[in-house]
Amino acid sequence: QMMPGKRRFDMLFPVDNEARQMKELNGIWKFKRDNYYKQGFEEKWFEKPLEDVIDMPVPSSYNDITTDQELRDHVGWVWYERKFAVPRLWKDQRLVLRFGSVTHHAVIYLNGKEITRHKGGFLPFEADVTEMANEGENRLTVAVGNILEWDCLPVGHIEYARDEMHPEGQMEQKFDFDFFNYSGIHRPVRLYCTPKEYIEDISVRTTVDDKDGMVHYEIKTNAEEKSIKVYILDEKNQVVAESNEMKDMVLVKDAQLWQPGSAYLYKLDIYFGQDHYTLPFGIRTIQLTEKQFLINGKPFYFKGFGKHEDSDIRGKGLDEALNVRDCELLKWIGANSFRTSHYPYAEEMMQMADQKGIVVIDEVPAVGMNFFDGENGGIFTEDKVNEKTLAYHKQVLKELYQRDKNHPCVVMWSITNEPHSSEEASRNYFEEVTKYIRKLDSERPITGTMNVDVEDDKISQFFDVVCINRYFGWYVGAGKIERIYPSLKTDLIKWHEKYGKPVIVTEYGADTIAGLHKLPEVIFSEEYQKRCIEENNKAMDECDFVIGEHIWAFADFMTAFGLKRVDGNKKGIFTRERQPKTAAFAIRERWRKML
Ligand code: GCB
Repeated sequence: QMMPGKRRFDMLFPVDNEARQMKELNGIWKFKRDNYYKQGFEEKWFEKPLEDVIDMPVPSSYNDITTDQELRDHVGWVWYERKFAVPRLWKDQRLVLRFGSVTHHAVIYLNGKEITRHKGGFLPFEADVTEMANEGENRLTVAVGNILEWDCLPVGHIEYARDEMHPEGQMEQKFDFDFFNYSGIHRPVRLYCTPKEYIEDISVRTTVDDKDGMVHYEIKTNAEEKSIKVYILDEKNQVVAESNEMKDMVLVKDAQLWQPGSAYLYKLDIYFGQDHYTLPFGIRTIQLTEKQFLINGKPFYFKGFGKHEDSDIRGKGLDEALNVRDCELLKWIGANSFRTSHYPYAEEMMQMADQKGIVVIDEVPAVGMNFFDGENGGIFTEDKVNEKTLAYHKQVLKELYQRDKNHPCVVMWSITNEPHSSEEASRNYFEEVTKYIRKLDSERPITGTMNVDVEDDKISQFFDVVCINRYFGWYVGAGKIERIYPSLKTDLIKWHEKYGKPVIVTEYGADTIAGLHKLPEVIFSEEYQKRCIEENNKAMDECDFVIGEHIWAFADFMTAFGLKRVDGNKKGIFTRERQPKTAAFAIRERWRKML
């Protein structure tokens, strides 16, 4: 028997059908900034309706909504509150509250009592509220914290100042990643119901034998010895296979494969007692050779970008208009893939990628990590990766795997971005992390993106694909167009010689202020960005082991303030408003030819 409120790892996406109902609790919530570090907890703000509130939209980051600088730059906790009703029609059902993501820490209270808490800003969590929710009105309070330390991902460090200027103490959040630390309830909040005996989890993987697809599935339910009926439906909802087993391997004759750019989705349609769940999945295979990445036996070349969840006003809040626009732009420019740099993206985006045949490298927020055994300490003066970081890194991989394991769009896991992999201690750490993810998923390749010199790298041997982020023409030799091609080519060859694995350039590019034109080109001009990318591509085109190019970045995005950042990072091929810069047209021509 499940304890009420206990958190679980299986995370089926809520569906709305004749067996399950769902309500979105999005819209305007009440909101209050915690003006002292944890005053709200000390005074138990959750026990009665929040006072002195302002309006706050959900889903959205709170940082850019108001005109208050203190809220934009806030470090600590904030409080959200709203009411909701449980319909009488849902009587005798199991009730669940589900949060798509709360960044980075959440404590959830229902009618004044804590029901769950979660750490990690980019993955869903839920609470069974069957026993606690009132029929009729309920008060839902969410405390959201954005402090990053070395026991979470991304890692960060808090510096305190307590002086006459700051009698209550001042906290400064330090971190070593290049995106604004947006916070809030970033993804939808949903209340849903299922029958009391229900389908808990589904895992599907597929293999292909000649023309037939083999679908290996396993279903978990919370009740024993119940009969189950499983159908496999094609896109026309025709039954193409069926089974009466919880775990089985069924054959789909003459299967239509899920192909990049041409998705085909089957459905696993499951009936269990009163419950019913339909899960889309694709039939496809992935294999690697020393120089190739094969999807369904055919070499696949990654064309695309590192992205961000980022936009004006709503920050990292889910924006379906933006996501559809982004998919349109990916198609327009001839991209076939993206990396979820530097954290898992909304499930709604992953579902769209499944449907549109967009290939995804799925990344966890392990960015800006140092090991502090060498010269390369980065911005952190004391803190470094420790046992808690390792334990939490594994937990995030587990939560991500649980959420995304059934997505055909996910072809590779990226377990880190630019760790200090020149430091000796990174070796053991990543050997362990890699082993862990391979135990969870023995099928998908593993990678991490590297920015150290090839001679110094201590960890890419644990990966299946070597991914490097390279800024020739920008951080290395800014403005020196003629050095880009030889530098990158020499570098690429060394990485392949060292590891004998296919290589993706997961980042390259140049900051570019939209509207700045200059001939001959100078850095920051649109002409320079175009040339810089062309020169990088020249080197990649001459290396047959390069299996992909992801430009940094898809669109301009907000960062912390810095002298190298003009109201954010401007390496976008599109502006933050999702309009093309000059380079976009040249890239489009190149990628559309490379079909
Ligand atoms: C990188 C990081 C990315 C930054 C980018 C840059 O290597 O992976 O997060 O935004 O460089 O523009 O500096």
